[in-house]
Amino acid sequence: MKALVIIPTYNEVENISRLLGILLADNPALEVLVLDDNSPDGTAQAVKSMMESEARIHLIERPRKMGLGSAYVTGFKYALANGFDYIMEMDADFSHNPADVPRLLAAAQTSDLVIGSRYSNGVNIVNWPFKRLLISYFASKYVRIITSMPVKDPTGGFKCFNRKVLESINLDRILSDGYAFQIEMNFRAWAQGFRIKEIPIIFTERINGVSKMSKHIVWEAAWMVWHLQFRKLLGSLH
Ligand SMILES: Nc1nc2c(ncn2[C@@H]2O[C@H](COP(=O)(O)OP(=O)(O)OP(=O)(O)O)[C@@H](O)[C@H]2O)c(=O)[nH]1
Ligand SMILES: [Mg+2]
Repeated sequence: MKALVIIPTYNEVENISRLLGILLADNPALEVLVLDDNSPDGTAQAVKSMMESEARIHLIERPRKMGLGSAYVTGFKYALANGFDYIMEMDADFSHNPADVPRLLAAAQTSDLVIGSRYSNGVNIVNWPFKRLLISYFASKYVRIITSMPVKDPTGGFKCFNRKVLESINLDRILSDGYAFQIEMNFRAWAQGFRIKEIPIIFTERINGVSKMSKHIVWEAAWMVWHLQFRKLLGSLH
């Protein structure tokens, strides 16, 4: 069973080498794909130098910063074309604990989509300003009310797809980018009847590097849930 962790990067030179080192040392069969958008800080260079002695690291470079959603779509296509059975999403900034990867993979043996959830067991977020926590928490409730999708953390970005989920989604139709991208992928999987499981994780705010969060990303998610829900009701979600 082949498993791939996809890690999109933009200016993560302070994190990426250490993260790859831990992931590969702790998981002997795991492979990783870094998707770098021409980071000015030399993230891709750091990855390339590790690739000289490690065949389990793969790298796709794009010419400019093009957003998280399209980075994942590119990574998903790579994973399907290269025969991976389990495909994971993960941030480069250590907000997602690499020690949780085996738990996600284990849960993926019996579920089609596993979501590392910040809200399945109270609120498990370390070092977020209170305002950001409130926005994220109520955004999750909002998504649930509009879509009735039974997911407590619909915007989380630490997850594992069985390849059959990605095969069944028309990846060229995914339009959203930031938080909305995570919601859209979950929604499409759920609308097709795939089994979704949330497992509790602790999310820790980045210590190194710079955030790429923006207001635009929150608004995109706010209207996308209506869009998805209407398309589902009209039977035009494909
Ligand atoms: N390839 C690519 N990666 C991106 C892009 N934007 C963000 N990323 C990466 O996606 C992951 C999540 O982005 P973050 O900046 O950590 O977003 P966030 O967690 O909402 O914000 P922070 O709280 O500041 O960490 C990180 O690994 C980023 O390097 C992009 O446009 N292209
Ligand atoms: Mg982050």
